[in-house]
Amino acid sequence: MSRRLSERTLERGSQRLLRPDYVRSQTRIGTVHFGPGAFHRAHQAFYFDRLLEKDAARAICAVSLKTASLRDALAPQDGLYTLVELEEAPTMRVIGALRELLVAAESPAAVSSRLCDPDTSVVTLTVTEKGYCLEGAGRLDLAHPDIVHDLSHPDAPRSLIGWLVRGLELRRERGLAPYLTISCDNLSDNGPTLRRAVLDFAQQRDAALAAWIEEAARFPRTMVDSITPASDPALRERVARATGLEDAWPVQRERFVQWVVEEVDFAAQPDWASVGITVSRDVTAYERAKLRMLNGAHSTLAYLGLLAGLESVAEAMAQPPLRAFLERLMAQDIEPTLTALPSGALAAYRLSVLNRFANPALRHPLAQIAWDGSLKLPIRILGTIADALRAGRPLTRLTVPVAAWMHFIRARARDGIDIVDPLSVPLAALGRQLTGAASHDLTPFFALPGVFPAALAHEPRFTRPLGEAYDRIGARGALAAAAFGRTAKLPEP
Ligand code: CS2
Repeated sequence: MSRRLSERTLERGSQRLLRPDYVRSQTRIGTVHFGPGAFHRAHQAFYFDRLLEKDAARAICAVSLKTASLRDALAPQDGLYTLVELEEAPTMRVIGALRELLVAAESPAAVSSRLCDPDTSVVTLTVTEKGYCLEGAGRLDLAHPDIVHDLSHPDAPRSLIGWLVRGLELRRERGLAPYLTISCDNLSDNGPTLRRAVLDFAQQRDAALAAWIEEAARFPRTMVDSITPASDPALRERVARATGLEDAWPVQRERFVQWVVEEVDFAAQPDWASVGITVSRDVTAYERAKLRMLNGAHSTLAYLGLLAGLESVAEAMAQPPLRAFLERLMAQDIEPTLTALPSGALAAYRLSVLNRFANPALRHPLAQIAWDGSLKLPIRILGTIADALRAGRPLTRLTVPVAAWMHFIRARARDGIDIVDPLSVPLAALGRQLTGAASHDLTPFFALPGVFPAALAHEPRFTRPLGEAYDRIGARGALAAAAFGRTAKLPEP
């Protein structure tokens, strides 16, 4: 029987297990991370683990806002966990960067002290699109229940934004510099969007605090990338078998990993470049290319693939009509909107994304990518559509993922399967009323809060091809609808 992974047992695991290359007991916490889900642990914590080899003051305090599941899984392991890199020959590495695990709802005082500790200089976050509590236009939703709560209970916040402002307020009171706040979520303009939300909240609390944040705090943009399928029991078994150590919550990702951080003027930053993180003045071009090409293609594959009865990204990529549709969508519809990058670089990026999707070692569930569509589609597809419209290009293909999402909602409602989405309740109600005919079904989607901008909902150059794609998927199925995009004669741009 294998033993549970912990500081005590670490050396007894398999020889092949990669271990932290620093003395863990000598490290100090310098970063607070909100939202320590699989992506954070596979991506940022991996980079911080390497930073710890050079700088002992870079360990992480991982804060879950509400749920205790991660803390309960990793506390008996002293915060250690296994990161599996999925390739033909996978590697397994123990990450030691998480030195403290807190649950904000249980220990608000401990979170506050960490945020205003003089050693804390960086706060990172992965709370997904919904964690920002934004309204449709991208500003803080002051009517969001957690924001309403936090404005009246500022010292025991529930929301990420409430916590960030609380920490900054305490630092200001103590005469400390603000922390560098780094959004690692797939949002357009993630840094400025977060900054605006923080300032909107601070403004409600105290104008002088807001002015201090505006002046002294920095919120760099970032682009984060690594495909991270959710952990499952099979991963736990695989890790136990290969390492000889049981890990309650290992994580897995592809070997490819990338992090681009915007260059900002801030004293206490880690030496990002020393561990392969790109520091750049212009992250927007990278960020937009990644959101539109990789994430846009991912969501497209997810909805079309699920409608076709497929389960994983690699399986969907093995379907010739889907792969061909994706290639054309990326090359002919998405790439022309990415004008800040040279076309050669975009073509190379497209090929690398397609190869990564096709990696058979990944088994990335389409259902995981399908989550939160009402928030993801505007960021991943609708911006591309707006740009294509402005340029007078046809929307024959670009409307297909949107129509597929609508059919996905219909299918989930029909089969009584829960929809994972902040709008799950209205979406399930809407889904039950759909008939499968665009003439009836599109309008209720346009009435959802914050998904379709009015400029699109009232634009026949968008609604007409969307309706056609919707009817085509309904009549002939997702694969045939994708194949249609391949042979259709497209009007010249
Ligand atoms: C995916 C992303 O789940 C999803 O929506 O599109 O998590 C994707 O795998 C990452 O952004 C890749 O970096």
